[in-house]
Amino acid sequence: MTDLSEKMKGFVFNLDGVIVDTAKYHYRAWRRLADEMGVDFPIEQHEQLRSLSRMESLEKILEWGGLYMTEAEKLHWADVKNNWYQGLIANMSPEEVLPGVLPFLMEVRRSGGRTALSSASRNARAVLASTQLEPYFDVILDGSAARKSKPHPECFQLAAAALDLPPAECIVFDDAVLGVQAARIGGFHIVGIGNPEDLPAAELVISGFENYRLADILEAVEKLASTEHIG
Ligand code: GL1
Repeated sequence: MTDLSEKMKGFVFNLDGVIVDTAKYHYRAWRRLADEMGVDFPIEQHEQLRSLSRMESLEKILEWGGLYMTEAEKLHWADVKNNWYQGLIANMSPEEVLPGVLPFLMEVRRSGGRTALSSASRNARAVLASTQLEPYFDVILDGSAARKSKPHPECFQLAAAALDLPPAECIVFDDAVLGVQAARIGGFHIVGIGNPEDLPAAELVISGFENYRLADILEAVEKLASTEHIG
């Protein structure tokens, strides 16, 4: 069993693109909406929506298309997108959990670490339920928890408070630029999921959990933390 260091006790995970590949379903649903509105929305541009709430994402697409909508119309279309998205995730199963995630979560908990799920998605609990991941998190915060969007660190601060740990004793795992920024601003340790060139502000970037044991991550993060001040 890995001994958790004195310093790192909390593990805060983003959901879409970190735990499950739901980011692709969000993109599909937003793309369908953009197509209906005649707005060009190539997949590269989806990076800019990652971490944003449903309404903020819609407003970005409208901005890109130079379109105006009343608040009532926005609520309607946000709902339409959500129905499409829910249709796409309706049949999710535990097989869709990304490789290595479950063993990693199990190892963290076996080692005495506390786990939190912090997502801007209001569908986070439904995704966790259909993939049977709920029991692996001590704390679950969905898009209704934080009032301020990333890069404000509120969502991670709420997670740390619920875990009863200071940010400096928590590692955040996030795949989006705004999420990495939020973790840095909040004084958390941050492991990026994706390509190092896309997430230069992360302390460590891994492509996924598949080839990593808890000890590898702790060692790398602690080594970096001892050579720099975060925050
Ligand atoms: C919202 C947005 C998504 C994505 C998630 C955060 O999800 O609609 O595009 O940015 O937040 O990962 P939801 O609509 O499920 O609340």
